[in-house]
Amino acid sequence: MKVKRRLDYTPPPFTISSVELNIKLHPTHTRVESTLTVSRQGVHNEPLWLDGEGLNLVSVKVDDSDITAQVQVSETGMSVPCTQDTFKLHIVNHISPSTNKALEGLYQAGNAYCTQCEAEGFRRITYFTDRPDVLAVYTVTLSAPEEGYPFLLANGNKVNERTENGERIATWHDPFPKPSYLFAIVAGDFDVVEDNYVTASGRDVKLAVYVDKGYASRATFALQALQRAMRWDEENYGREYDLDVYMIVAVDFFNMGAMENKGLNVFNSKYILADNATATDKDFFNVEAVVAHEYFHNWTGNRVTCRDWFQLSLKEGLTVFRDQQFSADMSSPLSTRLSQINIMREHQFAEDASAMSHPIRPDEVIEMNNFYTVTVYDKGAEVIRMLHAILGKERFRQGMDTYFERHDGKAVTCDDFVDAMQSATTTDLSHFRRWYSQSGTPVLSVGKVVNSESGEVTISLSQHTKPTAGQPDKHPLTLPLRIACYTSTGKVLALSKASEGIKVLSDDLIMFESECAELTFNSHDINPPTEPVVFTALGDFSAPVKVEQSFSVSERSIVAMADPDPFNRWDALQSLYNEGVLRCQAGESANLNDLFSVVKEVITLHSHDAHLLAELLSVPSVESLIQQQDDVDPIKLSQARAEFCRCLAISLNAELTAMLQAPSASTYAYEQEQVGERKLRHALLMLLSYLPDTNAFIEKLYQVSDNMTDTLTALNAAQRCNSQTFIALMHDFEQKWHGDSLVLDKWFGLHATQPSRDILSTLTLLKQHPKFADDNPNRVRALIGSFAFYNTEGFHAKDGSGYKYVTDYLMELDKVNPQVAARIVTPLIQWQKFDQAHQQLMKTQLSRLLNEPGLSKDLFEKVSKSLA
Ligand code: 0A1
Ligand code: ZN
Repeated sequence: MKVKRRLDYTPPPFTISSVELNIKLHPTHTRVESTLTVSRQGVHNEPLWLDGEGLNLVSVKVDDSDITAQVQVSETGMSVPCTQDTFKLHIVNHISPSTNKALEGLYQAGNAYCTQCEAEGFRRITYFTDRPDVLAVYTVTLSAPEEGYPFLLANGNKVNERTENGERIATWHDPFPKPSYLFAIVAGDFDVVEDNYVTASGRDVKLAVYVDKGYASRATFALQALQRAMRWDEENYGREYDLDVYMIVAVDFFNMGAMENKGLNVFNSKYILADNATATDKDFFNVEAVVAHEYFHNWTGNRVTCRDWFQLSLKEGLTVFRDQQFSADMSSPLSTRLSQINIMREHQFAEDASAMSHPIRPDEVIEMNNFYTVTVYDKGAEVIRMLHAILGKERFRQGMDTYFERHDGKAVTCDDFVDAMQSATTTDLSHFRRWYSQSGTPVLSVGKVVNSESGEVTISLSQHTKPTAGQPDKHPLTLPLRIACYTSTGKVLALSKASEGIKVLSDDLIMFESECAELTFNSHDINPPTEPVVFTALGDFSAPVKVEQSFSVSERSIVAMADPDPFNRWDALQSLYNEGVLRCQAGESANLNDLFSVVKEVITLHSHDAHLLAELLSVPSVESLIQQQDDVDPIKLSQARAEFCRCLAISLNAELTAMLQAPSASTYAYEQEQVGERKLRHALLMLLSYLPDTNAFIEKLYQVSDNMTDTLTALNAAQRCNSQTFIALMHDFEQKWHGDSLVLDKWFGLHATQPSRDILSTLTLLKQHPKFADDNPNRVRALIGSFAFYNTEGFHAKDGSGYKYVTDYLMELDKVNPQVAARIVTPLIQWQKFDQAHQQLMKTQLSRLLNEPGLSKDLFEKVSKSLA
């Protein structure tokens, strides 16, 4: 299959400055009429190439003369002979939205029509130069039967709307030139929640959220989140909204989270619909974050867009960073940061350790949809965060202002972004740029603290990145390190010297750029032999690396109690838990008391802060523990983790039980104090549920809960109760919520992650559930995705049955929706971390997939790379 390479980029031989579309909607015969204004770029006599897939061509005219017989049409597009330098091209084609189950291009979501064009979906609507550096002004006329389609929406501002002979007809004009991937239309009947927003400069913007009929009350939170995001972007980045209307449409069939189409965002309903009865605290958090993410794209993505798809992180890494900043401002900054760090450790490190490892700016792509990854998005955001740390808040903002000034209305590259940042600082960023081209997770090794007679302590640093697919030789990267050196009583030592390879940016921030280097701190004022000194290097997880540092339990205890940085304090306990799991794995579960006494001390110190306590009491997930080891037997690891949790619960039973409270009397609200209380209850029950006498509390919590967060905490904990209790509560839950697909997805997910012996029969039964549907990505992800990603013992079953089950399913799903199939195959291609026996079983299934006739490009790329 064809590989595209970043370095092969050439500017487009033709540009298209305006597009007029006339779309007559019909389930199987939608007629698309397109008039393009095309100009040749430079001097050449190549024909015009237009991308097009799955289209039925009717006719082509150049400036009114019919050339249908002269064009050459293939499976991927058409070649148009042309001699003029500027001309109008008129194309008519047909498409069939009702049979489009891949959900790219124009498709039907329930009764509504909607589009998804990123990355390369526009070519499934009409012939076009479907690449992000061709920016055009669009005017779109839609028509559909008045009955059933009272709302006809497109990008920009509505310029005309009427009804003729039972047909509704609407025309929209978007004055901002945009790439085809930001094109969108929607047609259907909805409930609308509306409000307005007055921008900082006093312009009035109409805001509208369109949802399925009957769901209006679930859309108000999203609308308010949008208003908060608009204000935040003005206050923090000086960015105002630019059209007169901002529309969001929520649909039930969507491959991803949401899409930032200009002025007309389309959302997976999971990230819009939220009310007090059906949404968890996490759902509210996610709705706000995704609404903000798509809104922030209006500047980072839409006004300034990507030159080519290899530059995807230009808009995604930056926009994720901006939405993370926003979420931290709207909720608990520490919890927000820790959940991002967990995504890195559980999923991005896993990607980096697999054959799909790629730099945040990839070099080679077969199917672009495979590169909407945790690397491009989340590691991309960490790279922006490092720039933010290096430049500091003010200079970073200056760099952003320069970026917008230089590139508004243009399609640019990651290099252009770093150039703008460079213009705002005297710190040399040339070495930093390597983060864009080198893949893999660097390991930072921190040596022992060495005390010298002369009143100094010295620490050695080194970095190393293992070879990854296609990159055998690795180079040192620029690691901004937030450092601290202090004694057990919290006395801070001043940095006195840094060797070559280190640039000191401030008292606590250095840039480490070489393979190894040394730091020296002044210890005159302290007495090291009696006052132990510790050193930490990664405050706030200041670089996306793994740290190797041999700490004793008592040193970790000092970090957990006295480090100036909350991430470090939390992480010290995480590594103690990690050590505890390792001891259990080695059969030493009787030898954990030294660890537990540290945990006790730390939680006593923080007993007043529910958010923090909840984080401190969260034992690392199996997924993140896997990334700490090699040659992993996943079943043994999962059992060792469970054993460790059980021992921890026994040892801290009194403390944990004392903190465990039933929900307070106040009615549910998504506000931070209550969120902290529920989060703590969740963390406590995740441990206490390992003890049989917690069953009664769990059942009681399920009965009294007035909100989805506590209800799910109870159900989650009940996964470890006796199976009768779990079955009874799940049955009750289904009775209550069978009419609500989004809530039912949580139920599918709970079943799929249940550690039960006959999980595969359960999955088979659930696939026949009246609410399950292979063509609905949310249902598929809830059931099969949850199983493959999070049911360690079922998926990794010793006999390979879990792998085979998922593979059989993916073979079928690939024919319906290759994009979703390629996402769910992820855990299977990440075999590198496991022991030989598991690796073999995983590869056997991957080979079966690879031999499957007609495999999609999506699956082919991931599976073939993983077997290469
Ligand atoms: N740009 C969107 C994500 C997105 C990407 C691809 C899609 O379909 C293939 C859909 C959405 C975002 O970052 O939110
Ligand atoms: Zn995005």
